[in-house]
Amino acid sequence: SSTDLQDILAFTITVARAAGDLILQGSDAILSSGNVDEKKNSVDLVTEYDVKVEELVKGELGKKYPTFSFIGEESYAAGSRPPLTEEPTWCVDPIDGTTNFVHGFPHVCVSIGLIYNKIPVLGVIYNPFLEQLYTSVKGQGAYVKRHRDPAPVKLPLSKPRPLESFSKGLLGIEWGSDRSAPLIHAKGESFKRLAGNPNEGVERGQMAHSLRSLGSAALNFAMVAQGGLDLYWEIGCWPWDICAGSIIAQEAGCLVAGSLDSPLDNNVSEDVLAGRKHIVIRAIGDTASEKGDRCSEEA
Ligand code: LIP
Repeated sequence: SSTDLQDILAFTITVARAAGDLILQGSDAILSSGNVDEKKNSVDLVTEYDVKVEELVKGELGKKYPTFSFIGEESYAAGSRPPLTEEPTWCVDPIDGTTNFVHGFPHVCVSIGLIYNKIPVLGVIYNPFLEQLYTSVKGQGAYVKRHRDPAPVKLPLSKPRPLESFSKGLLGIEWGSDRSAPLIHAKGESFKRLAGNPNEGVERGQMAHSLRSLGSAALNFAMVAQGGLDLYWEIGCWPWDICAGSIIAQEAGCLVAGSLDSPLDNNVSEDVLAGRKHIVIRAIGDTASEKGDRCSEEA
């Protein structure tokens, strides 16, 4: 019930804050030791703190809710891959933005989502460096609490900008860790098209104001929910990258499209889009009818 979810949210926030403290400690340790490991290639990074933070989060959530399942980035990497059922299931990225974490770039968060009946129902994203706490429970809106806020503030923070398309928008795009030539070529072409080039005949007013790569999928969703980004697009997310963010963005009135089945079966997604409804529909473009079926409901 919604009361249960509010209780779960309160507890999840305390766990996210404890995880945030450990991330801050870990940042000091990693920046001085430089102990970083590589996963599938030299840009896919992991540290001992990714594992430590996940152990903390998994341990605390497991003590309080022993019957809930758990899907987490590091547990998954270590071979713990429970099938998704109708039962409550946590979906956790202990450090989203690991590349930022090892470089000391302060866009780093813990992302904790809860899935019930195969649908994300609760999300908490906490960036301890900038003290930004994003929260949402299905059907009850999305909120941010920053250090200057005495109480959580409802999202979005700004009135949605009256954009008709990408022009004049601020768009979140990511580089990801798959740097294979075809993918980078395709992304590069899209980046060029979105950013425009006046020397190649793009008319004034048709270009996006700019492109941003925050380096954390969860914080891109949070920024779309807040209204700071008009669109977030990425190819190659995992369920833990998008679970909490997708409910926060939807509850802030955004549309999330493209990969919602991903959190449900542990597969990496082909692409994910989040933003104001008409901008997402515009982004989907010619394939709207095909992908429209896969769009989430608008909150
Ligand atoms: C990362 C994302 C980032 C994305 C990478 C990766 P990690 O998660 O949040 O935005 O581009 O593909 O998934 O590895 O820092 O938890």
